[in-house]
Amino acid sequence: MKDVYPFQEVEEKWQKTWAQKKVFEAADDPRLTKYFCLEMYPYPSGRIHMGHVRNYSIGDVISRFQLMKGLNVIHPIGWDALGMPAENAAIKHGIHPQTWTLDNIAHMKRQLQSLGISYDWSREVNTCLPEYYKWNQWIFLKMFERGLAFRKKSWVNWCPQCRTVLANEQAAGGACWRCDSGVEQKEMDHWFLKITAYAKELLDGHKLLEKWPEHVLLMQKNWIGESEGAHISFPLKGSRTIGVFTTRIDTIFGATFMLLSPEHPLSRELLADSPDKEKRREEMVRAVRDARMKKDEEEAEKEGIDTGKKAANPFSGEEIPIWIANYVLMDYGTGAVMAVPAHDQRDFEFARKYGLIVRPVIVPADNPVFEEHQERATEAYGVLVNSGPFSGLSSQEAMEGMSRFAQDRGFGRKSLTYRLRDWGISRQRYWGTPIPIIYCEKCGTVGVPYEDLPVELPHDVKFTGEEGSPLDNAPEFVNTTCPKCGGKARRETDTMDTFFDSSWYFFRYTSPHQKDAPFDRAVASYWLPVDLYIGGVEHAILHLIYARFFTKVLRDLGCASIGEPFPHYLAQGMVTKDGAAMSKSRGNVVDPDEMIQGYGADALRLFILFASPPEKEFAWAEDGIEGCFRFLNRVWTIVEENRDLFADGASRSINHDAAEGSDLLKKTHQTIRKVTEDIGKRFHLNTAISSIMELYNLARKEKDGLRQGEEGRAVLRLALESMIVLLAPFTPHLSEELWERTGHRELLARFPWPAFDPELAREEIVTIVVQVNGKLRDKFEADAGIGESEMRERALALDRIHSFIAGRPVRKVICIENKLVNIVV
Ligand code: ANZ
Ligand code: ZN
Repeated sequence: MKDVYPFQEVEEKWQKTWAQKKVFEAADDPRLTKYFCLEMYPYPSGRIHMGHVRNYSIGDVISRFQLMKGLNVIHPIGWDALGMPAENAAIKHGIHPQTWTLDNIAHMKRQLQSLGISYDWSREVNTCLPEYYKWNQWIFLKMFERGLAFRKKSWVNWCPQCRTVLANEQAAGGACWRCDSGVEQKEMDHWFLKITAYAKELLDGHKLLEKWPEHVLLMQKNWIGESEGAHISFPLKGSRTIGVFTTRIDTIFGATFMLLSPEHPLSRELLADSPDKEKRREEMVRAVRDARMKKDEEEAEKEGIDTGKKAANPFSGEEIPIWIANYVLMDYGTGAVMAVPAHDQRDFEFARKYGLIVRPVIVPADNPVFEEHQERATEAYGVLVNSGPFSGLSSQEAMEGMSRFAQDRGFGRKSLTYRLRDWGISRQRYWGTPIPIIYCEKCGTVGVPYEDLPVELPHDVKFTGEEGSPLDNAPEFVNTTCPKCGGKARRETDTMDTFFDSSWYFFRYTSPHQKDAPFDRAVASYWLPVDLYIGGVEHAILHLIYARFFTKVLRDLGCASIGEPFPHYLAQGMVTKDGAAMSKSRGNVVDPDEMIQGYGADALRLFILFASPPEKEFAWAEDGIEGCFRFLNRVWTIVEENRDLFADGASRSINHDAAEGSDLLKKTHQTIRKVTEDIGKRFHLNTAISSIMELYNLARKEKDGLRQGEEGRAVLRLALESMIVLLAPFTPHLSEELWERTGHRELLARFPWPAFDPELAREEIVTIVVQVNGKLRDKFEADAGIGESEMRERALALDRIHSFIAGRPVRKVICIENKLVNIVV
């Protein structure tokens, strides 16, 4: 292509200028209206990939737009710099994790800068530096003081050869990833954070998250897993009881046996007098743990052991046998259940296998007959039978009445149970934040005094991958004195899960150099909550729940004034190529650096934003970036060819009456309106770009004619100037350069976003017809150019269309712009 615009030169020039003039440094000025745009910070793996480019380009458009709209924008970035890959590199290649990480950061920082993202680099946060992880330790100690961080035994994968704990993915198939020996289960002390104390609030907080994608909220909801039911105590002989959690107290008269998890402490106790059965129980425990580690989706064959002991049904007094069953989980509810085989399918299968009684107590309300020989459990609600004084009540009435009955007599109560587990943060690794705890023989578990923070990672340790964590083998780290009694003591050698770091890093951005606290409360209160959080949906559960949890804890500690950090979350779609996710292992990776060298950062950004809306999948195509590159060259050329319009100062103001009939003037205002709304309200960055392209096309078509007269020249000039400004959030370097070349002296990055004249921007009205299954059923009027989602919404809201759909599920909606919506049911 001839006349290629000098993108390399242009991009370098403006990156330098923005940095020199500190254009993107945010001021902590409470008088200004703030906007916090946050993208998930990267793990410094070595190189930026297309997923990053997409994430950061989306954030950059929003940030630059809000800045031009006059808001005080904070747009920070940092590094999620602790974690396993650095340690693996040390084991494999003998590079120190710190060297490896800092080198990677330096490289990736240059890459991000070459993309021209408008970061405030003065707020850069790096979690592997003691100045950051000191505050992890501080927060941990505050949690420890309040019982929110605690130690408890739990089961881990253990390689006896390497003498180290393995993550589940390192123990896939039950073999160690390094030495292939068989992985064992070992019970070890671990540190946990009491996230379950916030289960209810995490769930209730969803009400405030209207601007989150529905499916992400649903994933979190399922992860928290609230169940409404009752806790009931079944007495044993003596004064012991077994507590169960049930969601179906209405079926309690049908409880014909009880089940304990093999891991339940009572299980071992009840088998104390039968060694054979105790051996079987231990085998069952192993099998259950193996299945859990291998994440066996398939449910194992039901197995049971009869303890020979009995419990009494507190409602009927009936004595029922107690069994141990492999499908009862120890870490849900109480680890014990009342089995109702007539109405619970798993209990039904168990009862059939072991010849236990099946007694129906619920019958359908509309056909209250009693099925003597059931083929399977009937799980539906209905009317109670065989249930003493409660017979005849509906399930709903019985659940209320029976819970009250149990509560009045002191053997039960209504309750909520959660699937959410406390968060285990102990990692037996080097490259993480040392847990600031000291074990003293006399004083026990002691927190490191605040004035002794940070507990720094020792630099010189051996990375063999064997013999446990490197910290275990660093005596100068391990051996210490007790802060309470001065006696000999040992340091905790576990380090923290790196999700700890990312649970509060956005607070640190608000006062990244704070010396006496994790962050300044007042400054954080000004900037937070984050106005827009953008990142991959793979973090929908862990990171986003942990960050919400930490925000609530920090609030309760008095450090923060908010309870929800991210009222608006934009889940960006995946980057794919040839129909599969772009990934190293698939070998379909496109290197952003190569694209920047070949086409420039602006073309890369434009393509990535143009090809699909932010939430949707983005399929890479080489000809796509070429097309965007050609477009930018055309923009360059048309501005260069018409620079005289700016030089001769073709009247800055346009005589609207004289220009009334001008298509291009109308189109200019319509485009300003569309781009403003697409970016600011809908995040439809792709349609914003296509409307700028339309504006360009019309300008090119009409330019020769318009150049003939005074008024026309002013219109053309306005159109070109608007095009440059509207492109600025997407292709900031090109826009900034053209802005300068057309005689402007202010920086475009901080130039006020253009306004539109609503009169001129009004779209023409079109009639859109609506079909159901291809047949014309209704129509409506709308502004020309409304997007697909609006067309769809309005069509589906029509009463006539409702009656034609008649409750059938909508399979597909086809939209043709300005013309037609076809609903397929
Ligand atoms: C009696 C009953 C009768 C039950 C019936 C269900 C149907 P969700 O909804 O998931 O909370 N359960 C309780 N703890 C368990 C554990 N640790 N391992 C395995 N199962 C357990 O499920 C709650 C129901 O799952 C409880 O209600 C209990 O069985 C079982 F017709 O109690 B149900
Ligand atoms: Zn001591």
